[in-house]
Amino acid sequence: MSADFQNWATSCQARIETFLEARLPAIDCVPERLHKAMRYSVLGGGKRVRPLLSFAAGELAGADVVRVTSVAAAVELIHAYSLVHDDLPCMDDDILRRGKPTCHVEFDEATALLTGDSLQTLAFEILAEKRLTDGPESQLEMIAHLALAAGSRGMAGGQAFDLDSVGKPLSLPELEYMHIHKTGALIRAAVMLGARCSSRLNDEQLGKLDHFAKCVGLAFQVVDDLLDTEATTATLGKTAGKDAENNKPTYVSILGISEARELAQKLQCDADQVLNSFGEGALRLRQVTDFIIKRKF
Ligand code: GRG
Repeated sequence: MSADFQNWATSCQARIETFLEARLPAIDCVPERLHKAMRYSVLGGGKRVRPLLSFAAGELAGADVVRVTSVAAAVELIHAYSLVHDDLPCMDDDILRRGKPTCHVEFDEATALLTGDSLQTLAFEILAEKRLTDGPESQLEMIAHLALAAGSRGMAGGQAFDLDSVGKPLSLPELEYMHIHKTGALIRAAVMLGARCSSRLNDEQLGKLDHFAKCVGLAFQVVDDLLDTEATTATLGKTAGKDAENNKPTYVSILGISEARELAQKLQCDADQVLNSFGEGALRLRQVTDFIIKRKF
């Protein structure tokens, strides 16, 4: 990773942290326990990959960074909500997340449920409260895009498919379908909302960006499956080896390690190629993709 990218990523991560810190209700604001759990689940952890994608797409589109910060925060809040709910006993039943006890372990199940709910609604509050696009209609489209990406035809639907597939043999296209929804939809939203903070890109360019984001979303998941097999709990900050333990179909269980690694590389090449027509403007998007592929946690 180049020093230039490292500096850029650190400044984006600091920007998003400051925004979320200010925007999440304070712990002395009633109901204190819920607000404490919300802050616990969002602040001081996570790679902030989705915000990095929003900032990189925003840069490509020449968008105002203040607008992009709001959309990046909204996407990250949806992501944080999904992790809190995913860790609940009724779903993945995990005790460790970002190197800390999961929300329901640190607080309790009811608080974790409400934390996820409240993070989700805060995301939409942020998207709706200020002008984030050049026209009101494109902002409505933005809000609808995130709702679709997070809901039953996106992330929540992918999670339902995932829960239903435990112990079942899935084909590669079925696995792809699941991840395009469960992980990919939010990653696509991160890219597209960042770009749509400006109206500079035309429909053809937005289509290319969406294709890029689809490749990155799948690549993210392939790498996640590899890390679950190859990395340790200490490095990941979450329980390693859960997929095999839970008999979950993954890219590694279907393709094996070396073919899964090849697939991640192929998806990175595809993603890079889609960006060709954007030239140097797409540098940050290429760098974030590389960070996603090479990450160790
Ligand atoms: C509960 C509605 C609902 C959906 C949950 C995305 C998801 C669906 C669950 C997350 C479980 C999981 C581990 C999925 C694999 C991919 C993924 C989202 C990993 C975690 O994302 P990172 O690596 O996490 O970006 P950090 O902690 O860095 O933010």
